[in-house]
Amino acid sequence: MPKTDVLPHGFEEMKIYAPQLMKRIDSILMDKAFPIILGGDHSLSVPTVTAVNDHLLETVGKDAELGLIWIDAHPDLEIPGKNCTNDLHAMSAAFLIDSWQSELQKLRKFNSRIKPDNLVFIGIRDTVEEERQSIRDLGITCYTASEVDRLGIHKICEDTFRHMNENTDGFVISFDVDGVDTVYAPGVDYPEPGGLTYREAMIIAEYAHSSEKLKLLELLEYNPDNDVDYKTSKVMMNMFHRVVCGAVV
Ligand SMILES: [Mn+2]
Repeated sequence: MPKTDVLPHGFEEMKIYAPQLMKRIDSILMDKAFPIILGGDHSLSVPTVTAVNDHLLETVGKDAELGLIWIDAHPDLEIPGKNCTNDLHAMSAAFLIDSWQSELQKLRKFNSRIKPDNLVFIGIRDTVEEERQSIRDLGITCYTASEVDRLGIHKICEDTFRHMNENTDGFVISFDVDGVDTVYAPGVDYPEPGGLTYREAMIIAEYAHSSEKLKLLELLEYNPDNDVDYKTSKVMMNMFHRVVCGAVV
């Protein structure tokens, strides 16, 4: 990715809340507990995932590998200064896999990034050309909504969670609720039809429940102003419940 000094919208705000959030996540992980983040725009992932990464580097060692399962209609791989919105929440995944952004380094204990091999996208159905190029160039595993139809969510989860459990020292699930179809989850800012079904979201949660290496779950991009009959909040609550408690029987 090209180097740039253009800071995205939302970066200064993120710098204000990030240190406290990262400290809190670290202390929860130190207690061997499980942090769950409810939000809020996807910029949150920059400090949350960085905090888990720092925690692994500190406790496992400098070669620790962090995995990231990113469930979303959008890959959030936009690049500041390029043909894009220049909003941090549209480029948070890009921040986490690349180390070009010197401003981000100032927030980190360690100069590290997530390897593209350890990032998996699920549910993607709206991209810009620069994002498609990054996915191709970096060889990121990307299960689009169409791939979910073709392969089935069980096969995708088996492969994804096996990769995370076998090849990483811990992983994060970053779940943008717009990954789910707007029929089930209308309470978002960037609705995109053709998403995951309610059942597919719950199946992902069941696999997550069985993964000992899952370090943090975040359920993001909820906008209650756009919700209808609490549908979206129920999807999020049920995801939360299923990740913590597992399958129904
Ligand atoms: Mn999204």
